[in-house]
Amino acid sequence: MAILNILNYPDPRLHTIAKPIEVVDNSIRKLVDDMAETMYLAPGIGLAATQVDHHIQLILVDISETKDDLNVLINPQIIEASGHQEYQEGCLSVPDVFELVKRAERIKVKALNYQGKSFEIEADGLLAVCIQHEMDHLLGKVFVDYLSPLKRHRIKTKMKKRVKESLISA
Ligand code: K1U
Ligand code: ZN
Repeated sequence: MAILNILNYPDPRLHTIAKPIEVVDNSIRKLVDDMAETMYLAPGIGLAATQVDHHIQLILVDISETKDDLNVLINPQIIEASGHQEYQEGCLSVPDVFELVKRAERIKVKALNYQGKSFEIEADGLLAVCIQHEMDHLLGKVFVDYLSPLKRHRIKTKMKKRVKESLISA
């Protein structure tokens, strides 16, 4: 397995629209394994292929404390959504930024699993938030896109400053 590089906002590649996966083969399963290792190490509770510069419809989510409940969703589609909730979201591509985002409270999602088999998952609460957040990545959308232009501008400035400082100290 391997640790993959996570793209940092405002990298323009984070705004790429992901393509559907045609065949779930060993190269996809290798990417899933590498993404899982990367997500758990970060640590994160979700990761989209977009964030590791693979522009295909693949997301991982594991909200368990024991890190042993990995959900692999390939070509995910929301088929039902209801209610509203607000959650203070974070993102591995926007380190140290947490902001409130409004999303559906309950969703039903159809996807392919690690073996390429179709399944449905019903989610609410944090699992629903995390799946919607990761599916946004596949549409080239980062959670800061829900914020005001002023907040987004401040976050962009903060991220660019972090990069400059890390280059100076390297
Ligand atoms: O970058 C990502 O897409 C992953 C992101 C998922 C997420 C978190 C919170 C709300 C919506 C989506 C993260 O995992 S950020 C890190 C984080 O929130 C966390 C990490 C370890 C334990 C608990 C939370
Ligand atoms: Zn994210």
